[in-house]
Amino acid sequence: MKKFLHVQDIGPLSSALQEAAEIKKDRFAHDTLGKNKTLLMIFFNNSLRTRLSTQKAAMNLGMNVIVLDVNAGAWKLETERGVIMDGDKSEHLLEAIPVMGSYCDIIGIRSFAGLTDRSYDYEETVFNQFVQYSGRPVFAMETATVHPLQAFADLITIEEHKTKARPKVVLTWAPHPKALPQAVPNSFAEWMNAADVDLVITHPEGYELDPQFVGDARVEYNQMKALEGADFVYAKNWSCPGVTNPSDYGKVLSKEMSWTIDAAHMAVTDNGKFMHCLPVRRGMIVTDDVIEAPTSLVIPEAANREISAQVVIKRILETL
Ligand code: AN0
Ligand code: CP
Repeated sequence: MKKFLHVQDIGPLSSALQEAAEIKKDRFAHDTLGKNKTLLMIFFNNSLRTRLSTQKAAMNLGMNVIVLDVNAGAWKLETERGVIMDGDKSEHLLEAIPVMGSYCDIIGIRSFAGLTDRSYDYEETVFNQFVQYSGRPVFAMETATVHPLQAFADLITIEEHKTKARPKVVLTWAPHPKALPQAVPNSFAEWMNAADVDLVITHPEGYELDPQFVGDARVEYNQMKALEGADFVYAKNWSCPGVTNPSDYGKVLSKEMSWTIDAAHMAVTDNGKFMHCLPVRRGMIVTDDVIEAPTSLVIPEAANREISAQVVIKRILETL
């Protein structure tokens, strides 16, 4: 695997899930596979889970790990071509990328959407520059439009907790004070479409996700109706994807607090399990009682980030 961005990059999900289960049983079974190999994790944005779980996964495989926080100590990077660099940016990404590639064997990259230029974000400009110029396999640790390590961990979690062959999974928008990317709901929808689940997506009008991610999912604008009989409730805020109205791209169109997941929402589900990728804002996305209930999966879900990362890094190591 030379790049990891979309669900197709990992191949058949059944074998990826089987590998995840094996790694979970013995996460040190391949602890020499990464000997003398270096993972470089590059963060343009904050992280708790991705940073810790991905580093841990690489260490389980015997790798060396370097972490670079671009905005904390590195030179400010210019990303556009053809500009006269007379401002505060000291270095161009097009030099920085091959330099970084020269110090490592695999690159993980976190670079969120700017949420101002839809084409720049949805063409995955930054990620693709790393693929093109680093000379290394590159995997997404949340890029402009996708967060596949999260979606893979979510799928592992659903596999572990499902009580029906084909569970009903509801992806629901919930309110948040700031504009957030669409990467998490995009990847969640993409991976659930590829898995054997009944996927329903619910959000206020104007928050339609890009059709390439919605796939075959049912979109239901009435949140309570969508949640009826749900086995899994996957809450997430996202800003306007700009599908119906491109000029609204990246905007907060609603802070409707009736969409916050509380006990009344969970009551219409089929003893539904609550999921969220974290970090989560209590009182906005979900109430304390729902996230603290035994039916909340947020902690095992986060723990599975180590497993999803380990499957991905292992597969990349095997093709070096
Ligand atoms: C980010 C997002 O919504 O994409 C990261 C989630 C994993 N969340 C925040 O910035 C709060
Ligand atoms: N879920 C997730 O990716 O969390 P971090 O932003 O803390 O890495």
